Amino acid sequence: MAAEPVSRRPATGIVHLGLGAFARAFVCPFVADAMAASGGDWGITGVSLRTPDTRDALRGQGWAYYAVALTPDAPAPRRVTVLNDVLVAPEDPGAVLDVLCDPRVKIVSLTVTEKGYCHDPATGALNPDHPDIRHDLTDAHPVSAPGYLVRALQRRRDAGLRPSTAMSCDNLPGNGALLRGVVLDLAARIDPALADWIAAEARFPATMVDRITPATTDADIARVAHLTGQHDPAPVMHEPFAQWAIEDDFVDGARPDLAAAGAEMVADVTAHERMKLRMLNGAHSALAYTGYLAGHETIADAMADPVFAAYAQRLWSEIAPTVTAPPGVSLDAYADSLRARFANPAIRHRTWQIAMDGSQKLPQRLLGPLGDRLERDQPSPALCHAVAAWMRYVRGVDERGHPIDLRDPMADRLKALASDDPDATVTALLTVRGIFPADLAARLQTPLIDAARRIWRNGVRASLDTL
Ligand code: CS2
Repeated sequence: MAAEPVSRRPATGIVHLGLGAFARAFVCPFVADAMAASGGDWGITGVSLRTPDTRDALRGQGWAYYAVALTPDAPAPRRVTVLNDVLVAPEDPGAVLDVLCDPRVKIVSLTVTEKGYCHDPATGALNPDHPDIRHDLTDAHPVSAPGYLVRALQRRRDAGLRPSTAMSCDNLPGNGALLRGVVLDLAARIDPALADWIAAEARFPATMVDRITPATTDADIARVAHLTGQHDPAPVMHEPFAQWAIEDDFVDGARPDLAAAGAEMVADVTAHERMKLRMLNGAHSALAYTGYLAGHETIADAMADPVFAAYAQRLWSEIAPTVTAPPGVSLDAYADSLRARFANPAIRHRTWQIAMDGSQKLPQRLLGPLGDRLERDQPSPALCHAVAAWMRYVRGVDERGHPIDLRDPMADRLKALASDDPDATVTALLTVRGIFPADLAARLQTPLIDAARRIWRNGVRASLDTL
């Protein structure tokens, strides 16, 4: 794609940590639309916390790229020009801290995935033994997202600047409070007075983000070249749907006019967030483990299989009673819309991609609703099959005996606990306290062993067929 000068673009008002496909398919277009509607200096400097790939791909084209909405018949490419720069944190942490401390930067937004918060998934609290946190406690050049936030806030305080707003856009329960908690905990270990200042002055709005964005493939790059006549080595592919609910709580009220771009600015996002995490992400994870084991490459492939389409329905009927619909939303209609979105054949969202990092995702997606139902003595075979399928998945071998490329920060430990004995596997995995609190583990033992025996004996698909 041809380069163009970035000098005429609005100045950077947002630094985004974790510039993956989702951020470029969601946060960036929303902010671009907000500026198109209402102006403001809300250009974005993106920060990759790990690899240089995105920076290297976008540099030659002035940080512009295509975002393509995938409808079944007419893909719609859009050129996004909101990025002013992309930094690669491990190459130069000082440069990242410098931009975070620029007085014109008002917001630090994050899509660093669940594991980027360095927290304990079962409790949401900072994990002080996390290697990145141990590093960031003593080294002023951080490696973790919480480390960057704390060190930048420290420098802003010392320079007499206002703090920036830290806005989590990851699929975590109470993502604002969770981020605030890990930042305050880390700050208190470095300088208690800093933690007090952050607690009093900084803001951590919660958000619910939603747009299905599969990883870009080589075939997508070729397709975008065909559609646009331009070679873009790093386009992003996404569904047409997007929903962003944001708790309207920013430092000094400084933010782009995101409502003008279609975001819902609300006083409390809890209802939106719980509905989305449990109904969308919960069903996604359930279909990812079961579907992968049954040989379905994508969510759309699974939804085209009547056994899995019926399973999704069962899941939603178990999950819906554990969530409260946001005002004006019908949970039945929401489930109907999820069915259509999951079935969209233009979206090739791999079950393997969604299956990643299950240890970080299970608590809020599947164990939350399961725990609520167990408390009310409501049987939950569909949810139990999802968790048992995850236990089968982490064995690292699929039902045809092929190895699974298991990606999870706990992969080695989980693999070592799983075996060809369903009872022993369930018992061993339920001892992982970072995922299963003791009381929940005790209540899950019997129903999970039941589901696991069926899956180990009959295979996933046959087990779901007779649920
Ligand atoms: C998915 C999400 O990969 C996953 O875990 O469940 O990325 C999902 O596609 C998005 O949250 C949809 O908004």
